[in-house]
Amino acid sequence: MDHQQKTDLTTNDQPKEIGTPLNSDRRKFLNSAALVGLAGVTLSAGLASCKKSDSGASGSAGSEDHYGKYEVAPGKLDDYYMFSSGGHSGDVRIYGLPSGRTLKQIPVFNTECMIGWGITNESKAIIGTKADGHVKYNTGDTHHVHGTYTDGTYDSKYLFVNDKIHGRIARLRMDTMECDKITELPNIQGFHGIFPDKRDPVDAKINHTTRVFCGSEFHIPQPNDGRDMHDPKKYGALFTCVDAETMAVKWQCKVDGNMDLVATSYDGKLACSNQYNVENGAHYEDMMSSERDACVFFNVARIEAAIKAGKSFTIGDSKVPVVDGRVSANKDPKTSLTCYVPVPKNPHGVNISPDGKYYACSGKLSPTATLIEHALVLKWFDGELKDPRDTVVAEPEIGLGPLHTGFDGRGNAYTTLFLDSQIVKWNLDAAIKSFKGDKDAKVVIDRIDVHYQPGHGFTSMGETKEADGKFFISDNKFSKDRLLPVGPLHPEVAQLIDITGEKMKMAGEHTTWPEPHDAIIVRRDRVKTRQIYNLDDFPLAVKDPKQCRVERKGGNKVTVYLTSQAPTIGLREFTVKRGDEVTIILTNLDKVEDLTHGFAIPKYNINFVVNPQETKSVTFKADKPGVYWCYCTHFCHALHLEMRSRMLVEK
Ligand code: RUQ
Ligand code: CUA
Ligand code: CA
Repeated sequence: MDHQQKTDLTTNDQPKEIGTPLNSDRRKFLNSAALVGLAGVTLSAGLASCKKSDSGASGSAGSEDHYGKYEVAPGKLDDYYMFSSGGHSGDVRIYGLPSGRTLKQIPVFNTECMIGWGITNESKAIIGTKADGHVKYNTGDTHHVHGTYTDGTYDSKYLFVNDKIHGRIARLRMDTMECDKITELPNIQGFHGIFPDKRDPVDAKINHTTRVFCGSEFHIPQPNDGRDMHDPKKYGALFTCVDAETMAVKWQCKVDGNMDLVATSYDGKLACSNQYNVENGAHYEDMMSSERDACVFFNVARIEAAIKAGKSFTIGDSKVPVVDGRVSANKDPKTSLTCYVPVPKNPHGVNISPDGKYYACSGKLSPTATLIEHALVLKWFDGELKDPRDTVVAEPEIGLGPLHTGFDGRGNAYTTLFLDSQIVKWNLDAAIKSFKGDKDAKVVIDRIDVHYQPGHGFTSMGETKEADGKFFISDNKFSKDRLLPVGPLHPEVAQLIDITGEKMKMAGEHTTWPEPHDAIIVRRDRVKTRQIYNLDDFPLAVKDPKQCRVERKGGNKVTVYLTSQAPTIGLREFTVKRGDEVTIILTNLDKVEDLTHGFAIPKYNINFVVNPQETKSVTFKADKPGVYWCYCTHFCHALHLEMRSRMLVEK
């Protein structure tokens, strides 16, 4: 089966193809193709020097016998939620695991016409509007989703997600799984990594998330108002701290280099970010010119003390206090706000182990992972270590193109290898021993092929102290010939790997709409949702069908109060005048779980849903006279089709 045949229609019609393992030639093709791509950017010699034979483990591809073991029978519930970013779709998705069932798509930075996100007044107010009432942005690029913590594990309160395009952070309430706040970060571009803190660095009583840290990849003029455009040396990058409750920006810290992914310590003291551009370069050859980049650590308590002491400045119109975290301003470790730990050039993801001891920084262009010990970074900040590099306790060669690492809570790490199209399992203690010179330490335990080119990978509960070592998900960047062809744009593939044993086993696979980045896998008992809203949570609620009416508030401003109660809309018809600015307020009075109603107005571009006991509103100009049947779009009742009302727009 070569891949040319796969595009042949007859091949698609052969059911015996189902489950056929991919031959290794196919993988080699992908591997070398990806390498050719990188060779064009003067790859470091380190890449070629990585020998897979050093693992002593053979690839464990082809464990198809494991497929089906984790099938979830009809009507049975999954054990885990997976909250995943949607990438440049701008949304967040919820999947059930191990089944891979899609449970929900939550619009965040995008516009979505089923829910009415970007259409209703309430959602527009969250997204932000321009003077003309249109949403400020209707594009977004979500990468990283992380939940709030209490005592080192998820507390089911909020999820946070970034928008890389416009530099915004959004919060989702976990009880309703909807976005409730969006904040735009000042003076940054390329907001990528995001991570909530896990406890307060100073106040021991605060053992839950109160801050969210945001990295920024791109350097821009400070402020970015047309100055310094042709002088990249004057560009800067800021690390941002946002208040988890108010969603206001608390402070920013100027750094040398840039920031990619973000991790936070379990003791609340440090946040860190891998840096692939310590060169502060504006072109990629500049960004790759240094042999070493860094993982920068932020001393949260010191930064906040410096701000309290007035050692901050502001940039442009922003009122946010900024501190200087650059090396030149932080010569003495004992007072330094930041610590730059050198790592091999152009690293990617950084993840902390569930015991809180180590940060694993993946090599990307280097075939290594760098293990940095948390306690040693604190020692450096205390002035007890000379060289930031002395915080590195291991740097094993693990394979080509390492990107992201998950942990099983049993001392093993699982890293995605983009170029090798593999997941590698390696042992932290063995890596540390090997780094100290122990030649017998067996660092790499196993490898498994994935299809193809994994980006993110993460383990069940792996970003909490409750890491349970059951599953690893590989979010693959290319699906190639893996699925029925659907045209040039391919879906992506997520693969479920059983990590309970010594060897990893491929246990399942599901498609995802482009393009998931990071995700978290949360045990289902850690998630508490509500099925019905509280009527009183909505100041505009129309609490009784008898309150349905049309109200003219002087001039041409008209408000229409409506209720939905299967199978009727509170008014059979309502009349407005051409030229009116009409606001429709709609409350779903049904109290029955799963009884959602929709509301669409033909030719007026209005469509949204109201869930049980929820109220939403829309505002539009009645600029077209005539009869418009407002109808329920969401199947709710045997008389769903009859559930409508007439909007009469008089000339
Ligand atoms: S970063 S591969 Cu956000 Cu890896 Cu996506
Ligand atoms: Cu109400 Cu369909
Ligand atoms: Ca670099």
